[in-house]
Amino acid sequence: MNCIFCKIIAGEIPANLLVDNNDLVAFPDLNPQAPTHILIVPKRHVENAAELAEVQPSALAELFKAAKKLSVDLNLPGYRTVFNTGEAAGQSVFNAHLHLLGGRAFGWPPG
Ligand code: DGP
Repeated sequence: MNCIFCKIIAGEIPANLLVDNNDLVAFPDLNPQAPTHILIVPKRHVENAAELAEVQPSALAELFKAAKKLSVDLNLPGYRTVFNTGEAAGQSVFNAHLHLLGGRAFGWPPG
């Protein structure tokens, strides 16, 4: 499968794994949009968050639990979590992943 995140999970592409457990991995985004920008990726390959909710809802919860733990470990006073779903929303890697962003102020509405 030609999936860049599956290759990271398989160790075929290097990444600084901050978390690696049965359910997921987490590593810094290559193109950070905040001082802290971490991708949290389920080990089961699905296209997006909605599909993950269909096939393995518990894995979706694990992504948010990992985000919370990372935020505590990194002393983030607050953080933003984002799933981009579909090209029109900015999704560029079609393997579900939760963006964890922190370390700066965030505007609303988001850009
Ligand atoms: P999205 O646009 O929501 O699909 O987010 C994909 C993110 O993945 C984007 O912010 C850049 C990041 N990314 C793409 N390729 C790699 C890679 O090989 N390594 C890492 N660490 N991040 C990547």
